[in-house]
Amino acid sequence: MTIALHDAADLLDRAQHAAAATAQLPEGLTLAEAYDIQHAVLARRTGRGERLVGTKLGFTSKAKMAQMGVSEIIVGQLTDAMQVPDGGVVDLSRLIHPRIEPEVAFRLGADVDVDDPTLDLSRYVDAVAPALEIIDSRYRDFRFNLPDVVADNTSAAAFVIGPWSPIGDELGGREVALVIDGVAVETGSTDAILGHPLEALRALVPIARRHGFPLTEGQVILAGAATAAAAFGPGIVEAQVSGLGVARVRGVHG
Ligand code: OOG
Ligand code: MG
Repeated sequence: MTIALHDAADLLDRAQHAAAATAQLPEGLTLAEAYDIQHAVLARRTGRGERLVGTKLGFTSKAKMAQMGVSEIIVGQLTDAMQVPDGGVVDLSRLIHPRIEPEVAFRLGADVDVDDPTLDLSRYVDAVAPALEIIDSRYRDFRFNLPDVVADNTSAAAFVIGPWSPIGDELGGREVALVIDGVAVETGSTDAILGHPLEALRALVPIARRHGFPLTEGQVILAGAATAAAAFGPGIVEAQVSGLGVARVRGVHG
């Protein structure tokens, strides 16, 4: 490793805490090393009392890949401290340069054995919801390469889950809009997520297996944004997913 694992984890953990951007990690980290750093960052958070409540995918849509210049699916983890209630408030002064994006969230109804070679993760999902993710890269100018963003827990900062619906209905081809103060700033379709949001679940399994992500009952899985992200400033932001409803958050300067 070109940087000691605990030094990289400290750097990223401190940047998040201080809401101060840091430099990218040294070149040459492998993907496996980057996931090890991510797990070390999460261990610092859980060591301070946070609880793991979910998993998130990144770069499952072409819009996101094109916006960020990274074209491989990545996985990060969500903690209870990152969750904002639907309709709740985010204090922007605790973040570096936050962006917001519309997502589809799944909920796991049972513990999953990720090593089961016949695993069909969609069978474990008991509910689906519209969601918002707030991302806040800890790197200066939101610039990173694949190992950087993986080590930085895939830019995860906060998330909001709208009303849950039972899984079962067709989830493909639904309109998605990111609406800021009443204006649709990004629009797309759930089909932008790997052709169908359930494909995100299929993509998650080998990554969870290879890089050690537990998938347990009650966990939330964010499928990855269907559109590009927008800057998150003061105001009211909604993710509207046709047939699923709305997730809403307000940004304020605390
Ligand atoms: C990385 C996170 C990507 C998504 O939904 O594609 C992501 C980033 O864009 O900073 O969460
Ligand atoms: Mg996202």
